[in-house]
Amino acid sequence: MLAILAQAEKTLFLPPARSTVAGAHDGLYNFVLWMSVFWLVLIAGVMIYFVIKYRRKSPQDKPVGPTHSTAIELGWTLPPLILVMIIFVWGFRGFMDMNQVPNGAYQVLVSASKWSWTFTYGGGENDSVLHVPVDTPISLVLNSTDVIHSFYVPDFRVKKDVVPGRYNKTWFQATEVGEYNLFCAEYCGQGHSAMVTKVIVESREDFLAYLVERGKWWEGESPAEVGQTVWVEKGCKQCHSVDGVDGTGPTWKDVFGSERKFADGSPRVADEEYIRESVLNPGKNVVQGFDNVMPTFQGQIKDPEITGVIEYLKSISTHYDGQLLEPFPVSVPAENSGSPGAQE
Ligand code: HEC
Ligand SMILES: [Cu+2]
Repeated sequence: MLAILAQAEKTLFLPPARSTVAGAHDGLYNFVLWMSVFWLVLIAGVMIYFVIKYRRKSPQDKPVGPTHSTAIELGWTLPPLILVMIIFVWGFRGFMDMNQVPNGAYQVLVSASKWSWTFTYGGGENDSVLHVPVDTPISLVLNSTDVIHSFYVPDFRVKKDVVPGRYNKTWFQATEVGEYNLFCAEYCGQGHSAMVTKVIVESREDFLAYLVERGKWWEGESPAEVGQTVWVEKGCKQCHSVDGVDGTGPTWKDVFGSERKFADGSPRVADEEYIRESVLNPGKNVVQGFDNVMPTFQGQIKDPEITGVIEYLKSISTHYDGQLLEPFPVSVPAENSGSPGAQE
């Protein structure tokens, strides 16, 4: 019967199992669940039966029967002890399997910050969605840039806290190609419920192709488009709107080229270098009226991405009337192509 439970695809509360440890996890889970149901029904049933059968029928009724029975006492002590020991050994083995990263696992760095995830691979590629090859042990090294988050993929039965100032580790091996939900499972502030992303499990070939393409994902897009993608994918959107309404952070509309005022009262015009500093070292100049809550993106954003953000900010600012970085047009429009001597 236990073998059947261990094979269960689905539990009452969790989605189908899609990692190597999920089957054992569910087996134990089902064992504890059904064991509890069994004892609950049995004990409550016997109690109700006794309450009715041995109720006091007249004031003269006195308790009868033995006041002590060693056999019964052993009976309610030993079987539970054995059950608890089974649960302990089973649980401990599962715990060890879930926590001991197998040798040779492929490592991915996971960085959590309010309110997005960044996954970094060996070649420096990074993404807000986790891609992994199927049937391959993946080791995760997790850290947080701000508060406690928690990495949770229900289909894999993997959950690990992500704590600022320390590295936690976990691992999994996905058993089926597909797309799975990845949640933050630790309340981490206003945007917590939006801190959701995907795990894409794909074939080895697809994963390698993904890495090659991801290394320079911004190629072929204009920098302003790159900036818009960064705004969504790196979670800037959770705090910065582009429609003029302030959120946790100032809106990005009309920032570029405007004069910013800081908490200490000093002013500065928002130029390229200011934007770069704001992304890499947000605590340096805190905009007046806002809290110093922006996480640093140092090490998580590449120069072409910062350039993208700068160009995107220019594209949505009325204080900027210059040109945007655009691909050089292959054919220059005729009316602009005149040389000084060509005027008639
Ligand atoms: C958790 C919320 C949060 C996230 C996420 C966030 N920011 Fe911020 N950001 C702020 C706050 C608050 C401020 C104002 C205080 C300060 O200057 O540090 C700010 C300020 C800025 C400024 C200066 C704006 C101004 O009005 O002068 C820039 C530029 C900026 N952020 C860029 C980014 C980029 C790019 C990202 C994503 C890669 C991002 N931020 C993600 C909260 C956030
Ligand atoms: Cu979180």
